[in-house]
Amino acid sequence: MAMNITFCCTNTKAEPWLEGLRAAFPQATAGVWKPGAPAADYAVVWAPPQQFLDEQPRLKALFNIGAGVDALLQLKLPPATRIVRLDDAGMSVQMAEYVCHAVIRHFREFDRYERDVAVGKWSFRKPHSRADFPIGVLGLGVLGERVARALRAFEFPVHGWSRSAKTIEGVICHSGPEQVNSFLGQCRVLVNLLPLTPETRDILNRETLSQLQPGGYLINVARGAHLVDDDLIALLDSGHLAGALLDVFRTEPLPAAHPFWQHPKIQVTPHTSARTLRSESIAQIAGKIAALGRGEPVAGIVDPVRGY
Ligand code: NDP
Ligand code: OXD
Repeated sequence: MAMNITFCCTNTKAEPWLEGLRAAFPQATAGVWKPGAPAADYAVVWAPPQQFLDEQPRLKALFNIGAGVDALLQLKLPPATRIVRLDDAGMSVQMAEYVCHAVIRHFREFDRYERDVAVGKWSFRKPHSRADFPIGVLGLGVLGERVARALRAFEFPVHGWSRSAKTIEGVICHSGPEQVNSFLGQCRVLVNLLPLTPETRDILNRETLSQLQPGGYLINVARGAHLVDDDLIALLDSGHLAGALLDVFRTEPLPAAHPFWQHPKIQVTPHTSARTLRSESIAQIAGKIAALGRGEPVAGIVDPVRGY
């Protein structure tokens, strides 16, 4: 019987994805899921409803068209189904661009130059020393490692923190809960690239962010629920933190009345630091479906117990 691929992605135009999947598997049936649809072999999903999972108990694999699986793991999943995340697929270079741009903008004070230039002022600022701008990357996975390496290319001192111990050339690696405080204390800029799990929820709070060096700067590109919003505002208002760039929020879109919009030390972007790229993602998913069909292992399998 022909392979059946079902597509169930909220807020995503289905047809270009289906065209790509049909081109990769001309013998397969690929269609948008509807309640009551026949059981499929593989699913391509983003934020599916529980009904979808309840009605698709025989999936061989569920492909999430993002790197983060926190929302998916809130649902009751078919126990035998492998969950496969996007494994880079063009995201890590975007994340490296976004974070390096943010760090350099802050380090070189381009925001202040923009304000001066807007009023016709020709001014110079004394260059900062890179040694005074150690950067910490929380999470050294697919995206965090790429970001840490990219920051090293600009010769910043870079620290990283992960669950298991790592070795990354030029990056001072820390691991486990016992090393988190010494890691934070050695950083001035903090970049969050952790997955959202019960262990990491609310990890960016008054206690942790207070440990950053004075004049600290936060870049949150992972999930809004990592950050305790009021604690960030308190530390910015007290002057301990100099600023923050936030791409992700507890509620998205960020509600119009949220204080982050207007805070003078906060810049927001609309969850855009690393977008899912359709053709790269289809190629990756198609390659993995083919590999699974041959009985071969694939990268990016999620461990539901670990939560990422
Ligand atoms: P990975 O799963 O590849 O990496 C996660 C990293 O976090 C690993 O290094 C892991 O450690 C570490 N980690 C997990 N739990 C803990 C913990 N309790 N303590 C210490 N370290 C921990 O994820 P990605 O790099 O691909 O993505 C990270 C997150 O970025 C995603 O989960 C998603 O939420 C977010 N994201 C945001 C996007 C955006 O546009 N804003 C786009 C894409 C992703 P170890 O290596 O030891 O396992
Ligand atoms: C993702 C995201 O997890 O877009 O891929 O946030």
